[in-house]
Amino acid sequence: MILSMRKTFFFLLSFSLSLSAFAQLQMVQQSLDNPENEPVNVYPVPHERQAMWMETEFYAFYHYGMNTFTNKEWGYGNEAESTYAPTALPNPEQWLTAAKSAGMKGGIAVVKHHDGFCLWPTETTTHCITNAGNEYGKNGNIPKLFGEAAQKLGMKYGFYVSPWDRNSAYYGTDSYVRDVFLRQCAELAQYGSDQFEMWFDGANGGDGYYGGKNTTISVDKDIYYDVPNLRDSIHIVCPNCVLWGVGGEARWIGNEAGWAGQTNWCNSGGSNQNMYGDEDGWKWNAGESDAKATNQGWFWHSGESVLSAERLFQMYLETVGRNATLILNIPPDQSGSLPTATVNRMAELGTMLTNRLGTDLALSAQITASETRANGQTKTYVAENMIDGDKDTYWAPNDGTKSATITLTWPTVQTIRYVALQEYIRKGQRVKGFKIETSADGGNTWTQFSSSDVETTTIGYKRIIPLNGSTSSSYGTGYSANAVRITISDSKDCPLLHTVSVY
Ligand code: FUL
Repeated sequence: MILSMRKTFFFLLSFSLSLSAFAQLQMVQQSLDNPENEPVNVYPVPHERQAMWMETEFYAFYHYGMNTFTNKEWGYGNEAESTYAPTALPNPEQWLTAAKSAGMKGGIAVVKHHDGFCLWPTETTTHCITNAGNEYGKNGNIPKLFGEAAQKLGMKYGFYVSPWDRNSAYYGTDSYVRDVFLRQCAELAQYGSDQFEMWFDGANGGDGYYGGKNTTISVDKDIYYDVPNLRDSIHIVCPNCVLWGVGGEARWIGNEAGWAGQTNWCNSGGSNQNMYGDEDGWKWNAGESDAKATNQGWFWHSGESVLSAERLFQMYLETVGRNATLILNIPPDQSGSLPTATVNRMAELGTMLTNRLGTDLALSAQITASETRANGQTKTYVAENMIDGDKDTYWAPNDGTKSATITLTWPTVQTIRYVALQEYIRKGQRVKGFKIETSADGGNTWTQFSSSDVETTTIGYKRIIPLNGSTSSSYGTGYSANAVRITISDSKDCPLLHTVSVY
């Protein structure tokens, strides 16, 4: 109301003014409407829950359940409940402690896989831990123990619940969706309103037990699971929970090998999806990379081994370092805990990440930018915002400026190996091209880091560039420099960076 009165006021006033005075009035009106002088959004932009989800960056996946005891990856759905019989009480606190030691910020526990066996006492089926083969199984309510452990350890948590249910006699009917699947999701939402992600796998339909029918059932996953209803219902209880996959709020990165495209947009909706996103996509749908830390399946199998810390570090660079989140699978064994080798490897990975990416040299640099937009009433857009450790502040040039340089200098020569850049994605993913140069003489002569192996196109939430061009042998001896220059060569509108880090 007040706004429209104000608009009318300006409109009437403008009749009695010259054109140039009118233009000035418009400027005043614009700054009243935008007191913080904020840059315009470049759409699509993420919902706040999607932005918070990207900040989780690196988290664990725990495939554990009936398959752990049958040596399978996809149970048929006819397994006797008594087969699920852990040799000790499952220990999600141990699972999450190991993830934390690796530098992960959370975890997702599989609580129902395609075999339909539920790792919590549910009213929707008898195929659940209530009928497990021993007391450890019956008493190990996984979502409850997992949620409590995550809260205790200060980690984010969520659950994987398979929409496809090879056990249910109702699968393929409306009743399955209404009385089984949606109710299971509602039950799980009750295990913590602060869940950050629910994982809805895309595998859907096919052969199965289906209550003894032993048949094949096909569904159209985009229609059958009543996703809009599912999404709205979950968000009422868990407002910050991103619904992955079938839920449509985050996308599968398209491989299970732990890598994203170097050019990777958070947008989708057009032709180019999965590893790369779609520059012109209409919808915010950032990528999550699901990968195994072990050399066999998603579930634990006897004789498996854990990948080397060096290989896992490479995965980290090729996912978190390429604008995707990494969900790394570490499967608990039949004791309901992670094997010692996994626990040790996670600690080793954590140490490696701290040693290589834990000390940010940018924090002690002097930083300047070729252009800075004017301050708002309380907000500034100065270059220092990129090294203040605050994810809510950012550097910005003027609207319409699509290229700019940012320079960091140090009084003494540093040994550097990586440059990490982060856009302020709440206003859209914008940068389309950039280059990185180093100087060992304070900026008199510059050496461009070779881009023959590395595409320096998009940034997004985070991009980590190994200066030797290799993600598989990226540590090396490093480069001596007392200045780094980042040149943004193209952007959808003015580029907005909230962090520049140098390691
Ligand atoms: C796939 C499933 O079919 C696998 O069993 C596993 O859960 C993986 C993470 O997603 O689509």
